[in-house]
Amino acid sequence: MVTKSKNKMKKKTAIVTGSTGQDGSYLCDFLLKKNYRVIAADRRSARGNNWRHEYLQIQNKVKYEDFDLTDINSILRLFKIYKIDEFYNLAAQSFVGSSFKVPLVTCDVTGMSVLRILDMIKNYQPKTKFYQASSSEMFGKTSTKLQDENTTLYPRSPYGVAKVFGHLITKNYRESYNLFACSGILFNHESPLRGEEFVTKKIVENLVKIKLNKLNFFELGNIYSKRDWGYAKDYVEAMWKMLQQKKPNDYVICTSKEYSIKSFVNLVCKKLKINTRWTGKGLNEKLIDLDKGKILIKISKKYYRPAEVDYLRGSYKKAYKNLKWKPKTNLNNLISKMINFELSKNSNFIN
Ligand code: NDP
Ligand code: GDR
Repeated sequence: MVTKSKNKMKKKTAIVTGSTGQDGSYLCDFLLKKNYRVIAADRRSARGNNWRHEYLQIQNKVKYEDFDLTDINSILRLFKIYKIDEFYNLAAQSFVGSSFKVPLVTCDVTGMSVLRILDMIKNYQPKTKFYQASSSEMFGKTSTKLQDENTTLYPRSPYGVAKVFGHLITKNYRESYNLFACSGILFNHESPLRGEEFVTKKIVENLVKIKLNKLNFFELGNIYSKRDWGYAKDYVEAMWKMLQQKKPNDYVICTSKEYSIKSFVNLVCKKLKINTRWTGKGLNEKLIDLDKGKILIKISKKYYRPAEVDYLRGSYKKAYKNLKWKPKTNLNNLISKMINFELSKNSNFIN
């Protein structure tokens, strides 16, 4: 009994904003396994659709708190209720495409809110360790072959610009007020729990439906941009490791391998044993099913962005040196996990 209460006292408290999203869900699960008391700070609306927490079976293990990044009082409330050891800020308007359509909301939620939280930490609990979800989108129009912590920031979307603000204000509060504040500059990371608006999930979900004869075709935008894709579950461990260091710092987290969207499609087709070929150019480019003579993918202007990030490939040298972190899952295995998840939603699949 004494040991039990001692253990209870030792539990660290972590706040996770954006807890219902892809990364938030994996991070909550990870922290629970590390014996943290996990406070899932989310918008009440998200709870109606809590499928990721249910999938990971953590919905009864975290403590939910009503929260909105745009509501300063909801942030203050957390600092009044809890003694917070670690604060992970993962919430954001995170879809680059939408940020062109709702730029003001994106800049407020994704950018300004970081300052709202940092100011609370400075004023109320300056010992709280803070993690900010920075992004490779901040590099934007880059001309370097590999991007690292010192690469020039040249964002190409309101989302990217908002993330630059969040990133730099985190650094500024660290330097000005001696806060333990870190930014993880994470390159794209995917998983079965990825939101369906993001390109990898969209491709896997739709190609599986095609394989099962539940869909005829779908549309994509620019298939020539290149991304450095990792596995979200590997990446949340890096977030935690950053906050366990002696000194706060910023780290790039990535795989150092880049693929185009078109190559990603080809890899998924290969795994699903769909025999395909690309034909045509520009908006007339198409993916054809050679066995059935059908069009599977068309290109549509609708999915193009006003400005694109053409190429991203990171270097995780610093994370490897200081955090002993490196990616564990390659793209091939990641795609298998995503395909298997989609197939398991369709138990009638026969291979
Ligand atoms: P998701 O889009 O899956 O999750 C975003 C979360 O933020 C959701 O839980 C959403 O809640 C919440 N949210 C949005 N607006 C608000 C608000 N006003 N108040 C409170 N919560 C809000 O993102 P990911 O899990 O993929 O990414 C996590 C973080 O990492 C984000 O900040 C993203 O920008 C960043 N990032 C992601 C990368 C990736 O490849 N996944 C790479 C680099 C950075 P709701 O369900 O209510 O909308
Ligand atoms: P990204 O991811 O913008 O890199 O941001 P997304 O998967 O949305 O796009 C990747 C690339 O694919 C091209 N693309 C399409 N994208 C989508 N969503 N839908 C399409 O139909 C489509 N066709 C082509 C895009 O133009 C782009 O070049 C993600 C988010 O998780 C951010 O929050 C995070 O910060 C960055 O990754 C790193």
